[in-house]
This record gives sequence, structure tokens and C-alpha cells, in this order.
Amino acid sequence: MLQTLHEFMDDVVERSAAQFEFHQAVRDVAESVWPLFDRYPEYLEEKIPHRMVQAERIIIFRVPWVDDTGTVQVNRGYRIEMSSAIGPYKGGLRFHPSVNLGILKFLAFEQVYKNALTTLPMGGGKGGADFDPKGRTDHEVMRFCQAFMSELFRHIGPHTDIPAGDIGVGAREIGYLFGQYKKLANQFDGILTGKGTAWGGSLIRPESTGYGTVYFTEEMLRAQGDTIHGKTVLISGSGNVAQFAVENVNRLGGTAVTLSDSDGFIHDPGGIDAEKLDWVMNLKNVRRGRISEYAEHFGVGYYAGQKPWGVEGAQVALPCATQNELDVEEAKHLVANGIRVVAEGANMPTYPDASRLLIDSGVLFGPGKAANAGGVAVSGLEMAQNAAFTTWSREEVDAKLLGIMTAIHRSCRETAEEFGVPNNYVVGANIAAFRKVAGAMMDQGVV
Ligand code: NDP
Ligand code: 2IT
Repeated sequence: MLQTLHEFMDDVVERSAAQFEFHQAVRDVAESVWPLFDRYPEYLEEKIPHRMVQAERIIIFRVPWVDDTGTVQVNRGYRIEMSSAIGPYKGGLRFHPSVNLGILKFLAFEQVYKNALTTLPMGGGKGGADFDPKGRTDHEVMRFCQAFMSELFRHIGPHTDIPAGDIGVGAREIGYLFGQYKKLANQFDGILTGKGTAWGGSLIRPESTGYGTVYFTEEMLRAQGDTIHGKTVLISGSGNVAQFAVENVNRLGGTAVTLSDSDGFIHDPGGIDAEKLDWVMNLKNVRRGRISEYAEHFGVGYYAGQKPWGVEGAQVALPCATQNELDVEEAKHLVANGIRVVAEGANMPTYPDASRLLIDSGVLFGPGKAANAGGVAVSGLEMAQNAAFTTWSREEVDAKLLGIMTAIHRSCRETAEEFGVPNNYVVGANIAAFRKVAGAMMDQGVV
């Protein structure tokens, strides 16, 4: 007698107590793929889903470092090596005080399926630390990164595990991490992506997640005979993903009117144009200030402690900050205000009941593992350039990114149709990705 979905989820919850985000991510995939097992019972017989929820390896380590006052600080570092079924472990590093095992396991689990959708041969992983870079000097961040890499370096490699950025890990941190790896390993390897373009980084990698989310949105609209051109767009977050989502909305003729951080959001009804976006990039990436300063500088509204989902007059919403930042009440506002598309630039920003409500209300909903896959896809292109000892032009990488996002969209759409749920990109993404990973696991035996 094969296990039911209910029994499977009970087991997952029992064996990973209190890891709520992990349960949420697993349930989302399991609910989509369980009906598949009527057609392919061998997946259950071979315990493919049960193997998929166990990381191949988890490394947890001490990260001791000394701050500018001479005080010893101790953080906890992690690397979750989730699945190498279709390629080496690949996925970002997150530095944020909220980081814990459950959050990183959810991110690593999502990464496996996201990477499978990219068309490139990458397995899934995620890592990070409960380090808070806010308010730290560059030298403190450097010493932390060096301490973190002093342990991580022995576990990664260009054919083993290739980390990248995520929340709190951008160009500055990747630089410090790479420098320490090189010093310890005495090798100039492509062991990280998101590197500086002078030392092995790919053009368009910084832009790729935000650009890709907007390309995916455009594809969803095109499938309905529409485009982003002329649309008003709500965006949350103001970091890497949000910034380049704004840039691509502008390129495609839309108007982005909101940005946020963990303190509140700004609403600029006139639109965040190229000049204002430059100002935001300086604010967030150089001065490391708060988004409220935008409102003071440009004389627009700032809403402390709130999120942008109640703003009226928009047709597209792109949550680009963090997990579980769009709840069912906010989803009701979006529907009531006439939103046509929600595409997740962040990982799992929408609560499950909120995404269900959006889909049931006819909103086109692009789940993160499809909509934000452009970042890791261009990381894959960075690895390809490193391996070939070459670099590609901006135009070449951007065209490949667009091609990949179009392919991901097509695969989600066709799979949703095949399973009788047209326009359901959640089911389409989950089944398309699961089939690829499960197939590889079946080929490779019980390992
Ligand atoms: P950044 O660190 O550059 O920016 C994060 C943004 O989200 C900041 O505006 C930050 O505000 C806000 N934020 C973070 N945590 C919270 C929170 N708990 N509540 C409210 N706001 C919060 O990160 P990225 O832009 O790289 O990442 C954003 C999202 O996109 C994450 O979900 C990440 O996993 C996902 N992602 C990133 C990819 C990448 O290539 N970078 C690829 C695919 C997905 P504040 O400054 O106040 O903390
Ligand atoms: O969530 C993600 O896909 C990322 N943070 C990017 C991972 C990567 O390896 O580029």
C-alpha cells in the first residue's frame, strides 16, 4: 500500500519539527505532484519524494570573528547540499538575523526545482548565516566573510558546490568571500557566481533575477495577448531583485510605483524612472540607507510598517523582498483592485492560501521557482563562461536570459495544460521540475 500525501506530510512535519517554511515549501510541491503517482507509481515505490526531502548533506559550523570594538562575535554558518541529481549543488548564501535551518532548508528545496526549470545542469543548495550586516562597517563585513569562508572553502568547488548571493550577500560580500577562498585554496576557481566582471563574473548577473522576473511576467501577459507596456506595477523590496525589476519594467514600457524595505514602503505615482532608480541604487548599495529617505528626497508618500499591496490602480504586483510577505487579506485587496498578474521575484513571498485565492480569482500567478529563476540561470551562464575561459557580451547574456525565461514559461504552461489545469503555473512548474529531477534519480539508482 503506497503512502498518501497526508501520511507523507505528517512524516515530513514530524521529522523536521518547527521548520515551518520548509513544511510550506514541501507541501506546495507535494500537493502538485502527488496525482502524478497514479500514472507513475514507481516514483513512490522508489521513495523519490522521501529522498527529495532529505538533504544529501548539511554542514553547520561556527563562525567566530572580531568586530571593530575588539569584541568577539560568534555566528552560525550553514550550507545545505540538497540535491546533486542533475548537477553540482548550486544556490545562494543569505546573511540575515532570521536565518535558521528551516529557512535554509526551504530555500534549498525550492532551489532544486528552480534549477531544474532553467534548462541548465545544476543541482540545488543554499547556505548562509544568522549574521546581520546592517550597521556593520566594510571591515567588519570583510572579517565576517573571511571567517565564514575559512570553513566553507573545504566543502565547495567548481564541480561540487557553487554558492552565490541572496539577501544580505551582494557584490561586496562575494568579493570578500572569493578573496578568502583564493587565499586558502591557492586556486583561481569559479567557486562562486555573482563575481566582479573583472575577475570572472558574468555581465547581467546582477540584473538577471529582476530582469528575469519581468521577462516571465511579460510572457504570462503575452500568452493572454497583452504586454507590460502601459501597465502600473507594485514592487516590494528595494534590494538587488527589486532594483532590476524596476529597470526592466521601465525598459518594457511599464511604470513601477512602489518600493519597500523592512520598515515600510514608498509610493511614487509618477513612476520610479531611471534617474530615481540610480538614486535608489546609491542609497541601498553604497550609502546603505532606508527607503523612507526616497520619500523625503522626492516628496512622495511613505507608509511606515506597511506593505504596498493595498495601493490602487496597478495591474501587476512583483513581491521581491522575502518569504511570506503577501497574505490572504492582502491578496483580496489585490484582486479587488484589479491586479492581473502576480510574479514572485522573491522566494515564496506569497502565503499558500493567498496564492490559492489569486489563482482561483483568475489572477496569473508566477511562482518564484519559475519567475525568479533568471538569477541562478545567469549564474549557470557564468559557470559556463568560467569553464570555457571566456566572457560573453551584455547583449549575448541578456538574449540567453530572455530565451531561458521564455523556455521556463513554455514548459510551465504546457505542463499545466497536460495535467488539465491551464494557466496554473504552480502545478506546471512543480510537475515539470519534479519530473526532471525524479527521472535523474531513477536513472542513478538508490544513492
Ligand atoms: P537584498 O538583500 O538585496 O534585498 C532584500 C530586500 O528585501 C531589502 O529591501 C530588505 O529590506 C527586504 N527584506 C529582507 N528581509 C525582509 C523582511 N524580513 N521583511 C521585510 N523586508 C525584508 O536581497 P535580494 O534582492 O537579493 O533578495 C530578495 C528576494 O529575492 C529574496 O527572497 C531572495 O531569496 C530572492 N532571490 C534572490 C536572487 C538573487 O539573485 N539575489 C535570486 C532569486 C531569488 P531591509 O534592507 O530593510 O532588510
Ligand atoms: O534564490 C536564488 O535563486 C538565488 N539566490 C540565486 C542562486 C544562484 O546560485 O545564483
